[in-house]
Amino acid sequence: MKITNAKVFIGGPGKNYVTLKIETDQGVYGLGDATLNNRETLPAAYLRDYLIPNLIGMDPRNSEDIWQFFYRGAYFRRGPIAMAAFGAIDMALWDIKGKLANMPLYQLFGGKSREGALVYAHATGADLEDLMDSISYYVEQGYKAVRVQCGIPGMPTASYAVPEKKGDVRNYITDYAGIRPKVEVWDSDRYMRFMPGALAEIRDRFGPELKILHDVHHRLTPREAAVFARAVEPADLYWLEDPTPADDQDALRLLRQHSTVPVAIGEVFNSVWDCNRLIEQELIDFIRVAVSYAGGITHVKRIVDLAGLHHVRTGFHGAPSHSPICMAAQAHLNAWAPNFGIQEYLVLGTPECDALFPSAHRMENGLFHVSDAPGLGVDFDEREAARYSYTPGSHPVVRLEDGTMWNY
Ligand code: GCO
Ligand code: MG
Repeated sequence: MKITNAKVFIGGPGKNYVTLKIETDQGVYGLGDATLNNRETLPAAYLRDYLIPNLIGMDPRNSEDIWQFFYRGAYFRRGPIAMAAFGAIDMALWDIKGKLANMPLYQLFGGKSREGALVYAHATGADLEDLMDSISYYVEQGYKAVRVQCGIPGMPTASYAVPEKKGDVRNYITDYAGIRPKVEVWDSDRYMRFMPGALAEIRDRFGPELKILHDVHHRLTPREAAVFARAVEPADLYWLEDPTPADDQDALRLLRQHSTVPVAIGEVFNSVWDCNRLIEQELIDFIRVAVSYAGGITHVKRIVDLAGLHHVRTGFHGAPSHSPICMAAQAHLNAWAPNFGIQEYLVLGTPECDALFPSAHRMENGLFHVSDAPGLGVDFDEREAARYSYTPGSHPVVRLEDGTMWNY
């Protein structure tokens, strides 16, 4: 069996999804997602210029050897661009394998460990009242877990994942059109004074059952993160995400020494070598990698297994940065993983997205039910894809009030 052709598409409804389609001499094809949010053309170029010319003629069933060929063969290891490109190839090869076996991928991993995987939605508000309404909306939809982000009184600009205008909670922005990023102005002191009380009020309002998550989005120093983690304990969070940038990983020990709040980190990681210290030293409770950014199913499964040895559960990244192809790969891992925790989920539901990526995966009452179709269980409509093209976008950048650059 041989790979005969592979194509890359960029575009989608409101997003520059990078979709890889690998075709074979037996008519079976596989799909992969190489979207690297706001840097989409780079993994696409890596695929087109270097990887696809090597893929042609390979046996698609040898997904492990193909992964090793590209990873070791690149010489320059890791990195988000390369790992996103390898990840797309790997997903597509697993998709082909599942179709050949006539089985959904979770069966090839070891079968289902659960019916329906817990997901969390994003609630947000320009202020606390606005946020309470947004949480109520998701609770009424049946969600059992909600991430909460809130506008901070006196903050010079709206910050991460918070709407600029009250009532605009389904339109909050994390990315901007155009190459030049918008600037957000941040003040950690105001945030640290306000947010712990707001989280405690949310817990009071919604009672003990709701799983409440909060994303600090890398904004605090390690010492501030330790103080903040201790201060949010009364809210009994399901997790506190990215309290401090995980570049200096030993610094997370300070937070651990001062708080038992569950910590979730890893959405910017792209290999097991970014995760292993945090996992082995049990400095985190949830690992946030995405199948697309971290080298595909083959590599992420290794991370999941390592995490399982250290009581670390999965909480795969699921921002709209990933196409339904990556989300399907994660859904199969979520159905199988003995150490599954929760899945961030925001993609399904728009008619345009469903038309571009038809699938029988479904969300019901805050649980994600993986489809039993062979392979990934998601398709890609090339005619629909022709409606979309690439539009450059960027993440905001963050400065402190005196102009100092800070972490988005
Ligand atoms: C999350 C993330 C995202 C990121 C975005 C960057 O927890 O969902 O923090 O919102 O900001 O994916 O590309
Ligand atoms: Mg995050």
